[in-house]
Amino acid sequence: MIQEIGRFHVLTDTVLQSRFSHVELAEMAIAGGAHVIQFRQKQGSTRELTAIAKKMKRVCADGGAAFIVNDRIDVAMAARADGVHLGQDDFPISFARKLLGKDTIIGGSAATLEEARKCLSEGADYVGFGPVFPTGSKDDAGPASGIETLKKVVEAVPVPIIAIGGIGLENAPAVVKAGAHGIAVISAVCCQKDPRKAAQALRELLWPTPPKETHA
Ligand code: TZP
Ligand code: MG
Repeated sequence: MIQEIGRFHVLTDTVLQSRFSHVELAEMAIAGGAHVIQFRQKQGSTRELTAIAKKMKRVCADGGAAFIVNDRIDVAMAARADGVHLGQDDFPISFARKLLGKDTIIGGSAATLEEARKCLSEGADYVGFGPVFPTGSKDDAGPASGIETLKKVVEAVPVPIIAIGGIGLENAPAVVKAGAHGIAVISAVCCQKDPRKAAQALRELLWPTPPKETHA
């Protein structure tokens, strides 16, 4: 992996909301300061997904954000994405590594410490851990792990841990304090009235950009 994993991940979603496309959400999230955009769409033809992913890759490259595709290694490869994010039942991480090489980011999903360890042993560059808090954004999400389990995962699994699930302005600082490298959100950005402003508020709260040095 050549690049460091960004801290602020926004997963684009056009099912929970339909006002904005994946591409528009990516643009707004990046304008608000997202470091990583993850294209997450469970429905649609492979051609349709590939076409969207290619546009998103361009938007991310122009905006300086990393572009990651959820679930679909084929779509990630076709769009020359920076990475792919694989769940426990998706394409195996170790096999994805063989196909994609070391320079592509591979993230794994984990809901328990055991799953997080499995992602690590298979060679994931980062682990998306959650749901940390209750969420209505994932149909098959298990029970929320809570902050204490997140801390245990951070201590036991030596790759960046990206916390996910029910994260918003009110609880995001606790997640970072627990040692998570970063956060991943859907509704806290995509389902807000103004996704750009929502992203900006999270980014400024957690990782404000230092003011530029001025030289007299
Ligand atoms: N994986 C675990 S929880 C979740 C995913 C994809 C949904 C996160 O959505 P939200 O709206 O940020 O809770
Ligand atoms: Mg998946």
